[in-house]
Amino acid sequence: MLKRGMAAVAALALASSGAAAQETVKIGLVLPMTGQQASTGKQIEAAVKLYQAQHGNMVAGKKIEVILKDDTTVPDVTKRLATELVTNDKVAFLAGFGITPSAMSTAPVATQAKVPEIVMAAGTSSITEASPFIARTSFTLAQSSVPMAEWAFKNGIKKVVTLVSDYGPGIDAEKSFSDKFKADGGTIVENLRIPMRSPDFSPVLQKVADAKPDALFVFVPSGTGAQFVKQFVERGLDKSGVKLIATGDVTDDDQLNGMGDAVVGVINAHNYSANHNSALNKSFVEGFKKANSGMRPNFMAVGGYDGMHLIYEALKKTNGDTDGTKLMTAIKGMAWESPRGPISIDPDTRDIVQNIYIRKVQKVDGELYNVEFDTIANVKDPVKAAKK
Ligand code: VNL
Repeated sequence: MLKRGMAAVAALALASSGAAAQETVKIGLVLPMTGQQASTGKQIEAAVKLYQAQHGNMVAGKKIEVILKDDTTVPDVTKRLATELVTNDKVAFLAGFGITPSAMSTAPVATQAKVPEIVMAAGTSSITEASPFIARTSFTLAQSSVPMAEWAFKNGIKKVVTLVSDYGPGIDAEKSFSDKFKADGGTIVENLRIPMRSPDFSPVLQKVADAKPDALFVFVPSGTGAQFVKQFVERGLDKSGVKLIATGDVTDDDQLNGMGDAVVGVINAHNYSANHNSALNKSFVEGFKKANSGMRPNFMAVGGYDGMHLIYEALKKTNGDTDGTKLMTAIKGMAWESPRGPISIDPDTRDIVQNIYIRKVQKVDGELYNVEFDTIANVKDPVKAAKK
């Protein structure tokens, strides 16, 4: 079995090196189009389509073809689809990856085939260390959690309970928030975790009510925030004096407008708001809504849009050469303006460097938005920065 696997891997490497001669460059886009994280797949697919509608499908004289596959939010399926895309379709890029386990399961495929894996959604810090062929256009949880902790302590919050989804990004959010908050002088009363799949928040929310902290810090993945807020309100916690603070995954633009007045005033930290004030973002949001019956783009959409930009620009730099090693060299250090603000790919870690904004949920023209009021510029992933 192992030997067979190795032979397949050798075949993969050969197959992908021949791709440079072809006139079509294929991108294998693997996303959760169904299952628990389907909203992330929908957002990224729409963003990829918008990017191509705006920028065409010819780059460096080659036609760009996107092949979309639904991994159903199951990591083993992601890996199988990625392997098929590399072996059968001879894709030059793998892209997408809605959740950390999916990005991780594909890392060996990228390494062995020498095909760049562009992570457009998942946010666990260690993902970029799983393969030298991974680059990320999304975010890491530490990027938003550390500034959130700093803001909280500076603004009179002294005792916090944390509540996170019990897997990679949640554990990163919990640790990076707690370490920073304690270093600044704050107290972490309790670290609570809930299962990532089909979470029920009632038992942990009871513990929060009993602990009576100044604030509750929360991370749940995109698509889960509304359910959390509903249970937070049902337990009366919105009126208990416990402030809600969060990563922007919770006050996700995809769901925010339906969360109701209970979230007005919630302070959170993140990389993107549909309300971000720039000319580029205004046209991005407008174009996105127009093409998707009014759907508001969220931070996942921006990760997808920028991932496409990264792919197009890398191909321009290599003059259409799809050699994976050359593409990775082209990707390292790339910098551009995103709808979220200025971003770049750290040449050492292949991870994204971006502004993190402190935001407050407010009503703007009758709709709920994360309104940015403070900016921490050019934030590198704090977890990797601490290792150096
Ligand atoms: C992840 C991180 C997924 C943050 C998310 O939503 C998110 C992940 C689907 O790394 O799995 O908001």
